[in-house]
Amino acid sequence: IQKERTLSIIKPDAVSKGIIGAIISRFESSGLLIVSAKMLQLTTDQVLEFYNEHKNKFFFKDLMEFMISGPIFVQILEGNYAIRRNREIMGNTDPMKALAGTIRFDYGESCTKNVIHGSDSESSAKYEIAYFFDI
Ligand code: YYY
Ligand code: MG
Repeated sequence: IQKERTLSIIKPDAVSKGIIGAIISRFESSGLLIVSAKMLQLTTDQVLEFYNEHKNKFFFKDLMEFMISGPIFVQILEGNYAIRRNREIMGNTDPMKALAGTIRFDYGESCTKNVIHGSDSESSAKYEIAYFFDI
C-alpha cells in the first residue's frame, strides 16, 4: 500500500458539457479522495509553463487553443497508488484507443478534446500539485 497524491484537471470540454459531477463520482467510487479543488481559467503563459514538455510538438497549438478556451476544474486526488489508479480510470490519451469504461472512452472526442489531465509520475505529480496549490 502506497498512499499518493496526484493532480487532476477536468478540461474545458468537460466543464462546458456539465460533466464535472459525473467525473468526480468516478474518482470517489474508485477510492480516490478529493483533498483540494478549484475552478480557474488558464492564461497562455500558464499553458506554456504547465505543458512545457510538449511546447515543440505538432499538436501544441491545438492544445493551447483548447486549454485556454474556458474554465477548468483542478483537483488534488489522494489514495493508494493514486497516480497510476487515476491514469487507469482516465484511459488512453486518444479516446479511440481508450478501454471501454474509462472517462476518455466515454466522454472524449479527440486526442485534444480528451476531457481530463492526470499526472503521469511521482515527480510530475509533485510539480503539478505545487503549480496549482499552496499545499
Ligand atoms: O498525459 P496525457 O494527457 O494522456 O497525454 P500527453 O501525451 O502527455 O499529452 C498531453 C496533452 O496534449 C493531451 O492530453 C492532449 C494533447 N495532445 C493532443 O492534442 N494531440 C496529440 N496527438 C497528443 C496530445
Ligand atoms: Mg501527460
